[in-house]
Amino acid sequence: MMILYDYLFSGNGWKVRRTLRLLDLPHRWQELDLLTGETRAPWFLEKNPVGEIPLLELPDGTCLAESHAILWFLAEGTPWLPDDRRQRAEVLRWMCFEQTHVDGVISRARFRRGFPGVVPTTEADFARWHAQGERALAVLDAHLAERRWLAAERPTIADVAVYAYTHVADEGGFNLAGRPHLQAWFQRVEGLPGHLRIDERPPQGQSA
Ligand SMILES: N[C@@H](CCC(=O)N[C@@H](CS)C(=O)NCC(=O)O)C(=O)O
Repeated sequence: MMILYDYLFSGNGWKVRRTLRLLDLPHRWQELDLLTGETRAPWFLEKNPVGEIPLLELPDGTCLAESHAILWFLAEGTPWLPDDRRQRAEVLRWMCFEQTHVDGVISRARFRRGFPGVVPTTEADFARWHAQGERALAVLDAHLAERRWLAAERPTIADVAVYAYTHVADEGGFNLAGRPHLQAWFQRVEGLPGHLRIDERPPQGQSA
């Protein structure tokens, strides 16, 4: 059985939690405590030298890191990752967009606000993240004014990947109220089968 190493607060972890559930894939969910440095423990660094969750351990004992690599691996051959070359490139485009403009920007502001004092943060850091993050949210809002899903005519793993941190951007001090198309898309993503809130632990030993 697969094992997902995760941390509940993490949007990157949620992407994988959500995809496992979407695809109804049996797995064990193992939470590590980031705040006490469990991701830096030698046993975990042996599995992922980067020392980050999410990490998916496969039944053969090998491990796959990076949320988007994991989503790609899990969704291959399913409708959540189209076969069409052009559409696959669009899926990848929005997943790359997320890693550049959302994760590390919106996620960072959210973490520092949620856990003040854990990592020293200046007002200049927040100002930079807010400027970058608001631009990213505006791009998404404009893109979604024209279409229902980010990358194709139907939902894909790009929607899961980008939803993860954008739907909780307000927790990082970002303005979601003025983004009606983004908000409507949040609701569409939440309407997909088996929605799982970001603060909801998956049932243990679940198959979905
Ligand atoms: N690009 C990676 C980022 C993963 C990441 O930032 N993981 C954070 C939690 S969201 C982590 O494990 N940090 C542990 C640490 O830095 O000690 C992905 O998409 O999976």
